[in-house]
Amino acid sequence: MADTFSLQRVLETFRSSLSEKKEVYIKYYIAGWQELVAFMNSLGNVFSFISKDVVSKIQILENFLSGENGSHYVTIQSMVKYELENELVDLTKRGSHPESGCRTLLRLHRALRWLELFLERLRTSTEDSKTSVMCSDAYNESLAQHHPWLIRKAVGVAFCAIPGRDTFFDVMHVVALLGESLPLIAEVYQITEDLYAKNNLLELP
Ligand code: 1PW
Repeated sequence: MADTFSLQRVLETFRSSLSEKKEVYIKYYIAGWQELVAFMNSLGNVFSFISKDVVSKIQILENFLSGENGSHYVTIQSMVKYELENELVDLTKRGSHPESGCRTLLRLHRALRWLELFLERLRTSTEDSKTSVMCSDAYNESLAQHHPWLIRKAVGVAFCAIPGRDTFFDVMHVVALLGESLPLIAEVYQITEDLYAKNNLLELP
């Protein structure tokens, strides 16, 4: 089970991802996801297929960031502008740019909403609430709508194996951190959501 510091680091990296102008630095956004992956891995093997997909998405974005056009990938805002202006995004069906930065980040963005909803449920839960139920309720309300049946099934199985609420609270001391993390994660999420909505990118294939 992950320790308190990893949730602390998630909080810190997402905090670093916001610039003064409220742009989102991709470097820290993916660093935040790396922390979440470490956390998922500590929950056991059943989460490895979930974390594998996240890891490969992080890798795609890292490659853009360290590649020759890396300067365009500093923030989500600059990435969206650059990829759209240079027609590097498959807008309606998969074609010559199946792994654009925009569509890759959109997958992580949708997953971030799931995390936000789950943490919010955890924060407001009572002693007899079940983490597996909170997890799947949050999932059904968000990410599930974008997943085919087979993935939904597999994700459901993983959720059954999630540690109980007591473990979350006792081992991670999340209560205090949750109040701080949530508005921050929600803000990063909302900025990305508005940007994608403005550019009609929310349904990228
Ligand atoms: C306990 C804290 C963990 C928070 C992380 C939550 C991450 C949930 C990601 C679910 C991934 C399920 C398996 C992968 C499915 C992909 O098909 C899907 N990827 C995502 C991130 O939704 C869509 O990507 P694709 O197939 O369009 O490249």
